[in-house]
Amino acid sequence: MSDTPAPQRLPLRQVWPDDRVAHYRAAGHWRGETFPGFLRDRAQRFSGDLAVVGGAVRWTYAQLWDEAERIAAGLLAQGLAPGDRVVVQLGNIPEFVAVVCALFRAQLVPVYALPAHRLTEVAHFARKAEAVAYVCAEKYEAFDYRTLARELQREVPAVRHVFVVGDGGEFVPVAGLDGDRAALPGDPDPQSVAFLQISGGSTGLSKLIPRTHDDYIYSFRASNDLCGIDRDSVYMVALPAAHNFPMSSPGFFGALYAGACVVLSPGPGPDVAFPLIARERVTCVGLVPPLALLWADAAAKTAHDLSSLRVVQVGGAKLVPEAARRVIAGLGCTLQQVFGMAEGLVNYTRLGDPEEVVVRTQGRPISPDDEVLIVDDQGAPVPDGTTGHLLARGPYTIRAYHNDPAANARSFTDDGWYRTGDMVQRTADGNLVVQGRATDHINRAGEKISAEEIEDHLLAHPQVFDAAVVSIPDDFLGERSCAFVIPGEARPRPAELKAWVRGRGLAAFKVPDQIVFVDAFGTTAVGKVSRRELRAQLRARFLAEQGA
Ligand code: OOB
Repeated sequence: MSDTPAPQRLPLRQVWPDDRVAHYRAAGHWRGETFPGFLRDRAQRFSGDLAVVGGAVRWTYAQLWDEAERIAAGLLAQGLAPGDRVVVQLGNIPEFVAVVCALFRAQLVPVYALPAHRLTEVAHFARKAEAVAYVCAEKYEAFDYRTLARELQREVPAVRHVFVVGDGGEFVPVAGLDGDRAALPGDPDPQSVAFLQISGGSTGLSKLIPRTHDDYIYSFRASNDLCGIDRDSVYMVALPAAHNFPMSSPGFFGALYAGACVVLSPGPGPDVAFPLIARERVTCVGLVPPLALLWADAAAKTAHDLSSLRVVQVGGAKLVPEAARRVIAGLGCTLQQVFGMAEGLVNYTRLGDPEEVVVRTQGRPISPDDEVLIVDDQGAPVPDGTTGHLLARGPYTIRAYHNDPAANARSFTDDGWYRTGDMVQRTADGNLVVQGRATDHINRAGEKISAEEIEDHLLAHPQVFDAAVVSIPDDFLGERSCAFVIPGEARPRPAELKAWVRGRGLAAFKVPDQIVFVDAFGTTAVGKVSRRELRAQLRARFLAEQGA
């Protein structure tokens, strides 16, 4: 026994009011299921069925569970303890699924980072979550994550353990983990927090989203019904597996819950995904709009047999009606629009909806107990057909972020509504149509970039006097980022500023696509202008000049 007391750490909680808890249970939404509970059950019932396909791996349900238990016991043997938080940064490889299942099995708490994230983001997640460990791959998409691991440990020494898929170098390889399986804990409380997901982040750095077993399992179990996922389905993960869309809408967890087969595509492009679709007879896949258009075009020319595809889901960013028609025509299968958020609420068009609904709307909520409120700037509900701010509450929408009182005060009302930041309309038949964002972020092909976060990094440059980052409509990406910069005495080159942002340890998708130097942020308004107004003015002026 060591005599150093266990470190104090902020408890992970997600709490709904008692009457809601009682109702969500009575309604059969929350069934007391847990991740290890359902995974063990499937390993027994569907033991010989194919669960995960990726690279050279083809794991049955029994093999996946065995891998999860081996890694789980190994992590505890290395000194981790139930309740510890572990940052996981893995790409679309089978080990991602095995490691996450292992963490659940050992009652360790995954904190999901995207492969594109770099030191600044990963260190932020580790600090906010008070993580003690980091799991990464030796290499993914030509980046060596062991370098990042070293920097992370220097910056956040509380991250005592690093586990690596592949050649571990000085770190512990995941493949070598093992331990006493009898030492593994029992199943967790279904209302406890299972993992921390990452927010899209509209102001500053990403917030951490605590999701419980009960709430998350409900969201993908109910999604399975709406997306047509059953034991015969083959679900492809083409987007980064750590993102909420391919994870739970219905995602690979929905597929595993149903006893279906999960196929991990190492890249999102048709060149990589199409041969896999043909080989594995994939039936369902989730894409972001630019990718869906790329696939639709490529499908016309491909020699690969895509006839197994039944449902192509598109979400993460707005799919405009003309693009939706092209996707349907190009891929020749059912389109399902998905409008969701890592904080909870997910909307789907239904598989049997008339084409006009599928093409023109982003669908309606999963649950009869999802509450949706659309209000004007003063908070008064608006009639159908009028654009307003979307607020949400329900059996799988969070009530608070982890460890972030300021964000909680901003993002939640006193009576528990989550302010999504999205501007939407509701149609007479109850579907939502996304009109844009109320807050300043750039939705770059589904990847969310906070204007404020990038402005902060630009302002740190010695030759930047001021900077404002805005979204500009883009034919391919939907939106691209443009930074308006007032230079200091010497004007830096745009390439230099881009390299500067990248050098700050940020994901590459956050580097401004375009940099425009201006002498001043001229404004017609009198007195102090808010950053939001300023960004809106710069954007409007830029678009007017482009149009001229
Ligand atoms: C998904 O999750 P996040 O957390 O990366 O981003 C959420 C935000 C939404 O608030 C909205 O602004 C935007 O992404 N969004 C869409 C959209 N789907 C998401 N905007 C317009 N049309 C859509 N179809 O992006 C996400 C999570 C689960 C399922 C699907 C997407």
